[in-house]
Amino acid sequence: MQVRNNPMASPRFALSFQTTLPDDFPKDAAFRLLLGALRDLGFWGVELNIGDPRDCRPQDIRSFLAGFGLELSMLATGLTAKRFGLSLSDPEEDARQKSVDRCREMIDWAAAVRAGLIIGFLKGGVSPDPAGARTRLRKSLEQIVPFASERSTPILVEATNRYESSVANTLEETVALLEGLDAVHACVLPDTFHMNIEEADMFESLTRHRARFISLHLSDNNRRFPGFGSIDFRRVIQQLRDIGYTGRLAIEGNPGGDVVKDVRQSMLRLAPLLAT
Ligand code: LER
Ligand code: MN
Repeated sequence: MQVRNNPMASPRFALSFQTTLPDDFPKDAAFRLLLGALRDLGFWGVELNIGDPRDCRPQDIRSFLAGFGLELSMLATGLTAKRFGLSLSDPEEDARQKSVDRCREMIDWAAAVRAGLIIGFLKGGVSPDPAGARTRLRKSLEQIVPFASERSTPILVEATNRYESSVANTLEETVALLEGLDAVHACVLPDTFHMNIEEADMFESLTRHRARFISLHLSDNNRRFPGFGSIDFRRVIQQLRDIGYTGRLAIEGNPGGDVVKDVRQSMLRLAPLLAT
């Protein structure tokens, strides 16, 4: 992890920001402004949603980000899943298998730049048959995880709330879903926004499943960036310290209008908590 001469830089946690790659990213002024602001705020990297990763070469994205001193931490699959109607728990076998194939392509993409792959929305949405959806998602993961293991690429299955998906809503359920699969490459991804809805006690869950996550999404209860809602991020960060977590963190959320302004404001709160 790079540590910059910046009072907001965290020497302890590698902090990323989740965003979307614009189609014409090299020329997109707003995107360049955002990346410059992230660099100045001491961020380590970004997680990128890319509409269709086949449209760009991973090495080109990595080089572009390097121009801003940023790493590509994770390829997020949510936008691609929405654009192409992908679901790893699709009841139609052909559609489920197509989703597995597209997921494998994205693993290859991520592997080329040693990024991880986030599976959140790609798990599949709300289903009238949660047990069936879970069985189908498990079948898909059995096809995906060995492929990822061979490429030393971590798969991060995100525990998302019940209004987004009928499977893997809590960390406990997500860990159970991954049971018996390569635990080094099949991780769970906690997200404080989803945990605030689903976990009885998010601090206890983080402690119990400490060994199963390598990254964590920081997002407030109203889906704004940390500090804009009511989640106690001081306690979240302290809990991570207490359990000896030194992995990655990523800010995720919906900006109120001006993303750069909001991320700056969020970092005014977060940076002192992240500094040692
Ligand atoms: C993505 O990181 C996320 O948190 C989900 O809400 C999207 O499926
Ligand atoms: Mn998330």
